[in-house]
Amino acid sequence: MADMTQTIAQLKTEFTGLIGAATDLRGLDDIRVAALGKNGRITGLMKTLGQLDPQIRKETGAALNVLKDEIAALIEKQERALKKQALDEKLATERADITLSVRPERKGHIHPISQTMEELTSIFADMGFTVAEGPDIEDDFHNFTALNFPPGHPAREMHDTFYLPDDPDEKGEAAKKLLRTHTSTVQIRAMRSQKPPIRIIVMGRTYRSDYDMTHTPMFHQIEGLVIDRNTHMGHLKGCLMDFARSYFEVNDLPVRFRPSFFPFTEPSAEMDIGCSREGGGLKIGAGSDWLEILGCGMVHPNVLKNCGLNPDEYQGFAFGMGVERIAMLKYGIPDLRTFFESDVRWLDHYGFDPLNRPNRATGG
Ligand code: 2NM
Repeated sequence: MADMTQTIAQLKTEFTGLIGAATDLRGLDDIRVAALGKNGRITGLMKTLGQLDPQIRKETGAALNVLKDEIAALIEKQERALKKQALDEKLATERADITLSVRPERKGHIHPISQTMEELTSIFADMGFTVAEGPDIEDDFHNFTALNFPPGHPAREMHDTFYLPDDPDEKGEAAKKLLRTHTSTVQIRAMRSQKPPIRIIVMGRTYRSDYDMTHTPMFHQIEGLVIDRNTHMGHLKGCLMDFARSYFEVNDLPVRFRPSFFPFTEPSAEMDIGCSREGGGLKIGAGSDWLEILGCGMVHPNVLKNCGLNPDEYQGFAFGMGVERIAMLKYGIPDLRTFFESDVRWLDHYGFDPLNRPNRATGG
């Protein structure tokens, strides 16, 4: 027994020294195997217990178990210390260079239509407009009749669109389904469902059965509507002049209004902005030429009546323009049809960096 006690004390001293001197995890594991492994020294002593007297066996067994637990605990402690040391060394030596530029990867771009619509939203939001939305599939009432294009009116011919089969669940004008030819349909919905004052813009897809240099069967419009008790042509002119100067980023941009005709407004006008076409190019805000950018007018009394508004109580102005057209003018895109060809090279060229796009603080 005295021998055994001494052996146990020696093993403890020996392994404690070895464990404390271990400098890496692999060496530490070798020590664990040598002490506690299947053929380890402590395991070996455990195996000899059977040959001892019962009384001595009990005491020795207990002492060996204590040794085993002590050695296992020391190994675990050293393992934690070595792992922490390895991590500290890594943290001290490894550096992530956050100033390194990103690896060249294919990067997506914001489509000029999306970019332009966000610029428009931002400008009109500052003037107190909210954004309204409505369906692309409309009916004859919202697209034509409510807007003062009575059935058979010649102005309908300029809005030839795509017709869907009659809706069997509806009757009359509501059954005649078509793709909207303008976003004014949403303004009708707003006037019929909201109480003035109304100040909305509507943007979205519109459809006409046209295809040539300057027309595609689907295009985007933005329209605005203001309805209040004392709204007049002066508000229309001020609002649209401010819009044009902000959008084109020319503070003294000249604007002029020319009489025009729309079924849904009276009087109606076209707004032009000053430009120069010298040398074949186009420069907005300079020179003595004019460029048409939008249509507008005071909402026709018939339209107000069709929406349940009393024209003697309420009046307002409306305007509309093509999003592609004003995007082309601002960003120098020469051909309308390329907007919808889905050519990624075109988007790489005319699209906007999603992380660094023009905005009203940086210009754009
Ligand atoms: C334009 C030009 C002039 C217009 C009119 C209306 C409504 F619903 F209030 F009658 N919405 N949009 C309008 C007026 C649109 O686009 C060239």
